[in-house]
Amino acid sequence: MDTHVASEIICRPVRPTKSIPSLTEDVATGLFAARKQLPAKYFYDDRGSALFERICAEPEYYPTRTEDALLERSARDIISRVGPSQIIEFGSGMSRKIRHLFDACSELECYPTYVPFDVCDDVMIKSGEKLAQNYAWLDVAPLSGDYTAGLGNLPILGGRNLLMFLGGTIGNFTEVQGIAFLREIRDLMGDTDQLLLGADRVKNPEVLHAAYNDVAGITAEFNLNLLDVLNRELGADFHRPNFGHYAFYNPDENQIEMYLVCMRDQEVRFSDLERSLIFKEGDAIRTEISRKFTRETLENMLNCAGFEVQSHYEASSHLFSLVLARPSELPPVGA
Ligand code: SAH
Ligand code: AVI
Repeated sequence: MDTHVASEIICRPVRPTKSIPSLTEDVATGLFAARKQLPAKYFYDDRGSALFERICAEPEYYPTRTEDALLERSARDIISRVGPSQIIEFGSGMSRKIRHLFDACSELECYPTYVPFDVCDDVMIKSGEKLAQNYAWLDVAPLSGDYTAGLGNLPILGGRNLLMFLGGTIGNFTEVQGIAFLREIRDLMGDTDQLLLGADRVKNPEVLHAAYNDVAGITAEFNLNLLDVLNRELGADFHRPNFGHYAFYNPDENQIEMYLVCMRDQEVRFSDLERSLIFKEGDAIRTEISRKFTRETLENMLNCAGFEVQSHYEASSHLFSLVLARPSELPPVGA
């Protein structure tokens, strides 16, 4: 592989095209409510992103390894089908798995620009520098922002765009949110653009349970880090030892649900909001859902969002799916 001196990686902010709640508003509606919940995006400050990376290396957390192996096997096929001039990746994190696509690009002499798009600048800068060192031809142009704030200002180019959403992060949306997000992506796409979507599969609940309850306690630390985010960003005084990590698989909903459960009564002061909240022993904050799909529910979701599946790559274990899809006619409303 060629190497060259890394040029400076600069993250450009994406101007939102719709208004979304601020952290203060999400806390006001999500925590000061009977059923307490917060959006999972708040996990990803610098420390949360680093903890997610550690989760990916834990033996119980199979999704990253499985998707990585699938990408390695299918990279040549994907690049030769799409021939991308630009790759935009939503929620790119450390951009590790995409290396298989870049290796295939090098072999096939296809040289796309890479546009990672994430809320965490720190991971995009670190990973962008490494990628630029490893692939001399690669132009890395990160976008910084919240992908739920509208995609209308993304730099979709006239060539062939490959849009990617990996890791199973689509499962962190509800069904309605997931279809709406995929439709937004579809609305950006031209006829020759394609979407590569990674999604986690329904499987033995014990395997799922273990993945979100690793013995080393990294997922618990990742979950509890959210309290540090609230303490720092809103001047709150959550006492971490009063809260515990609780994650389980809900087979009725086909989803992992992750909670922070209060184990001792605590009054939490949010000094920036000039408000306090009483937590009773047993009160819980839902911090994440992680939906799991069958082959059928995954393809149905894509069809509802106006995509036609081109290739469905799956591990023989059926642990995880990667789907390459292109825009199709949108189904009639209500279909
Ligand atoms: N795609 C990577 C990382 C998955 S972790 C992988 O497969 O390993 C989820 C990533 O999405 C994190 O990097 C997080 O910072 C980012 N993310 C979560 N919510 C986001 C949002 N609303 N807007 C932009 N990025 C978001
Ligand atoms: C990013 N996302 C797909 C991860 C998941 O598995 O839902 C986040 C995560 N939460 C706990 N462990 C990993």
